[in-house]
Amino acid sequence: MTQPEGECERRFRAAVDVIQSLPKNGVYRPSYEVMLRFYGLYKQAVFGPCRSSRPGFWDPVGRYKWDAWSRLGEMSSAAAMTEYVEEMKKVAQEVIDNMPVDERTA
Ligand code: ST9
Repeated sequence: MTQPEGECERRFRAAVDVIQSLPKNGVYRPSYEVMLRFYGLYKQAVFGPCRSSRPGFWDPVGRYKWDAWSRLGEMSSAAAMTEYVEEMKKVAQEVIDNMPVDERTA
């Protein structure tokens, strides 16, 4: 579904704010894969395609981050924003689905 550009950016900013305001530790623990996915989409949406060179052997975290970003290639900023929001909805739904029933009704 296509949406007006302003609307896409507004939703993205809201999703970014939510993720930045989550506590570091909580009931939900995102996997490295999930974190890297969000990271890559965020960088692509805000800074565009990755143009820096790949970090060296001594910076394995930097390499994972670089890989997650650069694998998005020339994806447009608007597409990255939309995907970021969709990914957040998906993860939020998974969290709800896996929440113990007593927490859901408390
Ligand atoms: C819990 C409560 O258990 C219930 C859970 C509800 C679940 C709702 C579901 C929503 C989806 C959640 C998905 C989580 C995915 C985590 C993504 C992490 C990336 N997005 O300024 P720096 C870049 S809660 C992506 O040093 P901050 C930034 O450009 C328990 N990337 O760090 C920089 O890049 P570079 C679970 C972003 O400001 C790098 O990250 N809690 C975003 O100290 C570091 O930035 C969590 O999962 C962004 N929005 O932290 C906490 N913003 O290195 C999730 C910045 O290249 N949040 N970047 O310069 C966090 O981990 C942090 O707020 C942070 C920013 C990493 C996003």
